[in-house]
Amino acid sequence: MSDATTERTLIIVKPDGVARRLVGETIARFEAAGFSLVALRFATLSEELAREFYAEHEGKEFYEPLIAFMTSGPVALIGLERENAIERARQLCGKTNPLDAAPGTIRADYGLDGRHNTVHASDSPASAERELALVLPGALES
Ligand code: FUP
Repeated sequence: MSDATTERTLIIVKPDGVARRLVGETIARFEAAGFSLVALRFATLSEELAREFYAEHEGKEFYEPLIAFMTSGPVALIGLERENAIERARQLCGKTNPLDAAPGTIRADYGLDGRHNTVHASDSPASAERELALVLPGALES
């Protein structure tokens, strides 16, 4: 079933994306790009979970507003599988600030600013493993 380069990654449709009804569009873009869904959950993140999820940014000036935003409404937590999933997903999402994101990427098309940037995508195999285990328990095994 899987070969050596098949990976799993986490995509989150952030509260700004859910509020603007972009969950279906996001999933459609990933499916069209050859990703398969392996896990899916709709939830509002607790403050504790959001703080743990973004722990690497603790102490930065944008950390507190980021936590407030990420817990402000429901998110869609999406586990996806594909060859080279982590790098390809980052390419589809585009750079953190929508103004820097390449045309045609999700953040260029829908991101509002560097915080309200519609989607999250794991940035490395280690991050993907940690993040999937945190928000989609079981997604690495199924
Ligand atoms: P990314 O991997 O593109 O999601 O970006 P980072 O890991 O650098 O940042 C994680 C999140 O922190 C971003 F999605 C939004 C928020 N952030 C800000 O609000 N301001 C910044 O200057 C940088 C990041």
